[in-house]
Amino acid sequence: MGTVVDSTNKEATGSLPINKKVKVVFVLGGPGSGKGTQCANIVEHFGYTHLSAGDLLRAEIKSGSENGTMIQNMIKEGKIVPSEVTIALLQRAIQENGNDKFLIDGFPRNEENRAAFERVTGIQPDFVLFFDCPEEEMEKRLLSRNQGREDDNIETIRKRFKVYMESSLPVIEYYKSKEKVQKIDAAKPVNEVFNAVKAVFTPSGGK
Ligand code: UP5
Ligand code: MG
Repeated sequence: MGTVVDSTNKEATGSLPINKKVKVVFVLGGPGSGKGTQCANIVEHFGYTHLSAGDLLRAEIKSGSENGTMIQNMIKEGKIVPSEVTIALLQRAIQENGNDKFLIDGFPRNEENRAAFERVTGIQPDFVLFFDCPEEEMEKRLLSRNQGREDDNIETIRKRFKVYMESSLPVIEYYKSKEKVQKIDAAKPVNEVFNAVKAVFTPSGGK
C-alpha cells in the first residue's frame, strides 16, 4: 500500500516536501535490460507515471543547470550521481505530478541512494520490479540502440556494468531479503517480457 508522507525535511536542497499519499514501484535491472521499454507499456496499461532517474538527469544537463556539467561527466564515466541531486529531481517530479502511482526507473542505484531516498521522502516502495538479463544480451541491445546516448559506447558500457554489479545488485539483494522483489526474465522478446510484467500488476497475479 502507499505511504503517507508529510515530510518537512529539506535535505534534498531546493526540493519541495512530498505531502501526498503515493504508491511507488522501483524498476531496477542492468543497463539495457529493458526498464524504459517496459515502463512505457506499464504506463499505457496500468495508469502509472514513469519517472526515469536517468532521463531526469539528462534533462537537467540539457536545461543548462549548474549541476549539468558534473552530471554529464558522471554519466560519461558510468558513475552514480550524488544522491541529493537525483532525489531532488525525483521529489520535484512526484510533487508536481497529479498522479499518485509512480514507476521510478533506474533508481536507487546504490545503498546510499536507497537509504537517502527513504530518509528524505519517507517513501518505501510497494515492490521492486527487477529485470534480470545476461550481460551479453544487454551489451548487444545498448550497442544497437542508436539514440545518441553519450554512454552507449563500449568503454562506458563496461563501466556501467561494473557499477551495476558492485553497487546496484546489492540494492536488489536488500529488497529480496524484505521479500519485495518481483523478478522478470528480461532476455525474452519485448511482448513476452510484458506478459510477465502484466501478471505482476494485475491484482490477482501479484502485488
Ligand atoms: N530492448 C528493450 N527490451 C528488449 C527486449 N526484450 N528484446 C530486445 N530488445 C529490447 O532498452 C535498451 C534497448 O534494448 C532499446 O533499444 C530497446 O528497444 C531494446 P531500454 O528499455 O532503453 O533499457 P533500459 O534498461 O532502460 O536501459 P538504459 O540504458 O536506460 O539503462 P541504464 O540503467 O544504463 O540507464 P539510465 O538512464 O537509468 O542511467 C544512465 C546513467 O545515469 C547511469 O549510468 C548513471 O551514470 C546515471 N544515473 C545516476 O547517476 N543515478 C540514477 O539514479 C540514475 C542514473
Ligand atoms: Mg532507461
